[in-house]
Amino acid sequence: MPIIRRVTGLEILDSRGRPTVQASCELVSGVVATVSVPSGASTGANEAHELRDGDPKRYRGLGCRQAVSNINETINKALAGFAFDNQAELDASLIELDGSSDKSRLGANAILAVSLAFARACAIEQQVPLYQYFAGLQNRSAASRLPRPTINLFSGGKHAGAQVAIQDLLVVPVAAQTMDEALATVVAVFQAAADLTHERYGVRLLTADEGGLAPPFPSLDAMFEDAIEAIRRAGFEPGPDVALAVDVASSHFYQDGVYALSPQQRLSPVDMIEQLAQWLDRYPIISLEDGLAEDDWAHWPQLRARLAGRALVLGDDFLCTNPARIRKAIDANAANALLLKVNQIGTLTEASEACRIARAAGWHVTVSARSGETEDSWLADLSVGWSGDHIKVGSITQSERLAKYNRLLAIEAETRLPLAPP
Ligand code: 2PG
Ligand code: MG
Repeated sequence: MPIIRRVTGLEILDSRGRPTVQASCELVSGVVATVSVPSGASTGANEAHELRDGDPKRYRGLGCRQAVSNINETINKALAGFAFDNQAELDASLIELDGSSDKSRLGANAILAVSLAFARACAIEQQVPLYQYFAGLQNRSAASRLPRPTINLFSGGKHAGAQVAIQDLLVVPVAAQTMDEALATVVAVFQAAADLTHERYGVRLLTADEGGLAPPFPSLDAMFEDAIEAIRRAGFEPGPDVALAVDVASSHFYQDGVYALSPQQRLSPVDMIEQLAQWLDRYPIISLEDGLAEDDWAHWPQLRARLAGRALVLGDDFLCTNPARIRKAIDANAANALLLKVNQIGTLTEASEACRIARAAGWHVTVSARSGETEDSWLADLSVGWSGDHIKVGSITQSERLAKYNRLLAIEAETRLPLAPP
């Protein structure tokens, strides 16, 4: 049974140059493990609370010194010297110690960092790969497949200064048989898209928060058409070889019953659903994330009824990896896929529960990184251990993204596991 000797925190910088939290967990056995946690920009209103210092003179208020001090003081005092049978016990202690409904007292960033550092320490102590430890949290004896990557090609919305409303247009290498082939396919499409945007918009390789290309598209249709053309130029057939996924992230352009897709296009929820269905008619889209806003509960069931069977109706801000919201959405028939982001809920055990509930309802699970990431690769192991259908990590540029893809390549080489079906 692992006994914690000490936990410590450190404020580090994420891929946007904003502070985030790193934690180390030292066990009495001498094992030490360190992890860092990511941070979103297009955050859902119902996410667990990320604790920030709020001092405008330091990192524009985004400092994490308080969260780090909560690890070094309160959390360390409560955990040091204690044995924890398993992850669920450790996470329950953290939740109880925090005592708030949204982890705002100690900070979800502090709590998750400790939850994950304990997980990595346990994996080292048990001498199992991290993906194997994660599989154990879901009562799986072994990992059985690798998630299929869905990779950011074009960015807009909050990740690219909102030059277009849609946040991510992703490519999905549906014909690829291996992770290696999937990544080679996407790199070819990305390079073709980079050439195309240079020719068409005169912009050199300037990328958005997650490494996607972000030229000044004249319209959303131009964004889709350019993606299709890039797939063709790279020598693939749009649809059977490489399909599309979209994160509409529509909470961020929705207000008072209106979806402001562009200054000319201000749509009612019903018209928005029609617009999404038209995109599905025109383009080979297999997954549609946050097609409606996070609190538009009245229309999500209609969205699902209209699109299910054609594309995944995937909830990100809508579900916030929150077991209660997922149960409510299952009862309302409001979606059929979960975007799983561990830091939206704040502990591994709760995120694992979210994943279990979604699967039990027959939903698809896409494991996702955040737009503010670090060079830590634990998410790759989690996506394998929890048998994610898809993984969404951002583009194939920038090392905070590549750390995850490279870890997936290493897991593939080690296990020879197959890729999940599209
Ligand atoms: C999303 C994520 C990742 P953020 O909306 O799905 O693309 O963005 O981390 O900014 O919430
Ligand atoms: Mg999203």
